[in-house]
Amino acid sequence: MSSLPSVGITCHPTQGGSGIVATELGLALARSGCEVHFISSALPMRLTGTEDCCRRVDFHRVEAPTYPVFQHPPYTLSLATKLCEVAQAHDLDILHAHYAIPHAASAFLACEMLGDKAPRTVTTLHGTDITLVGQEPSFFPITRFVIDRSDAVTAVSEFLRDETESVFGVTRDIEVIPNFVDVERFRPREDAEQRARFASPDEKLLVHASNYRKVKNVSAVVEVFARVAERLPCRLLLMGDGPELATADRHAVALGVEDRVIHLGRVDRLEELLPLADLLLLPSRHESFGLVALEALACGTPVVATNRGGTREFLISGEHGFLCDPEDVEGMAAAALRLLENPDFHRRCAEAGRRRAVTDFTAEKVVARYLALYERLLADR
Ligand code: GMT
Repeated sequence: MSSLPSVGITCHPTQGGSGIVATELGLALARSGCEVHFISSALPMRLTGTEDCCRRVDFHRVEAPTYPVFQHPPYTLSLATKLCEVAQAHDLDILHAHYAIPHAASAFLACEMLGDKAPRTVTTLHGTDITLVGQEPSFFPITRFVIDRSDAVTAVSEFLRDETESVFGVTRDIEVIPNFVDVERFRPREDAEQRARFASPDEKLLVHASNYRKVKNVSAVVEVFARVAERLPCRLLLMGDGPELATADRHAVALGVEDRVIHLGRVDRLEELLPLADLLLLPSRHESFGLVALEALACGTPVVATNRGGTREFLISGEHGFLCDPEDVEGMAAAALRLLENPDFHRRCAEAGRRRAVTDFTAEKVVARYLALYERLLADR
């Protein structure tokens, strides 16, 4: 291909890994010279408009008008229309849908409307679009349909590819392209002044960051923390927001640790906080990848995470932290204490985690794989 492709990216703009990956990918593509158009209902979480590459980045807001006969505005159709308009106006080569529902369906509709002039479509499966939402009876057939009809499909882990194949009976090729981290922004840093906002020097700082859905198992975060707090002076920093945050709070009160828990709500610059922590807890019921765990490793913060799903594809238990059964609160607390009570072991895990991120999961390496995929699709046209 002679010139770099122009790419339209559609994603969920709210808190959640898929929108973050979509945004980081779009920005990295723009840095490498692609023209990138984000198409979504709101500005995606990590898109600030102040990026060095913003000259090559555009954002198109999807309006979903209400009308008295609609009980719910049909966002999927508004998105399809906007994708169609943007593809035409900017001569898009690629339409990249992140999270199958509803984005891949809207991309399919947009391409049907565009006919011969349609861009090639890529769908990236992120996790709950396959493991939870896509399995709802009212979404299952359309999820399978759009997986079959996308020009290319990627999954963020082998676990997720295998789940997609077994649950949906999909036989087409699904390329595994793992998530990635900007290792320049997410890096170890000492900032005693910032850390002092949350914990004193003799206290350990544990963190959890998520969108507080049931799958995140936040009650286990608090239970593990409470067990650690019986042995060590420590604080728990909860970052992000979502429906299960209240459950976490109730647990903290029941376990008598509420005065050790700090809430930050939505955090836009995670890279400034993760390096301050001694440990990240991510005990999800399953996690197709667990992007925040990779970001923590890049910051030199060891992780105790779930052993269900794809986190094991980048985090080696015993080397970068530990992977545990999410129901085994005792096991997770023991793993956390092993790290927090052994400074040498903690340092080795922190260094190995950073090395792991820098060696295999940089934006540079992984984004090159998406670009290669786009090039293959366009060469086939
Ligand atoms: O679980 C979330 O945080 C939201 C969800 C999403 O789609 O926004 O995250 C999924 O995609 C992330 C990015 O690829 C993955 O790192 C998460 O593991 C995945 N979540 C689950 O599988 C539960």
